[in-house]
Amino acid sequence: MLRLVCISLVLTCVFAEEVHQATVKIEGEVTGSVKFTQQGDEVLVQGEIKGLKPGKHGFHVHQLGDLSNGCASTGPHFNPYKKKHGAPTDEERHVGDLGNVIADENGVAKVEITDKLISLQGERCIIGRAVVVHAGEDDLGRGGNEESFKTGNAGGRVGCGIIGILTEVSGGISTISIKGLMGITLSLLTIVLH
Ligand SMILES: [Cu+2]
Ligand SMILES: [Zn+2]
Repeated sequence: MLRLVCISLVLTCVFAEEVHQATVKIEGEVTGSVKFTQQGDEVLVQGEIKGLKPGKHGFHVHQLGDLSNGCASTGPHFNPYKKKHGAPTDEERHVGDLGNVIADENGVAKVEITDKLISLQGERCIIGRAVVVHAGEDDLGRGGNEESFKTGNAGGRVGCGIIGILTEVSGGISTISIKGLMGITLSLLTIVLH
């Protein structure tokens, strides 16, 4: 039985390594949905956010997937390497620093970002954490004050959501499904053999 538990755990890890897509539904004063797609070392971030004031809005992955107190309980920017806040293109940045999204005159922001630091796997994995959209512009660490190196002075949190695994991968059967099936088959075999 213990062996079965161990094998299942190993398989769960293998399963988790194969996540190719994740999704988040953003709720609050603003609403939207964003999809994350792992492409090699990069993650493609695509989606749309509505109900914003026209202009730039800070867009980050925050540390915690905790919405028990709304967006306020999602903690600070996801920062596993204890760096300072910065622009997505900076060497010195939080893993969660995705910069700004820009809302048009109708308050709609189309999100189209490719990022090398966030990941759907490993120690930079953003699954289970939160996306937060801010009331104001992220100064990307160039604000000239202490807060700029922490939050980018992006202001209040107007929308947020928890990033979850999206199993559906476009273009046919995903690797997740194949690995999942293999996992189930192996688990069944182990049960039969004991
Ligand atoms: Cu933020
Ligand atoms: Zn940051």
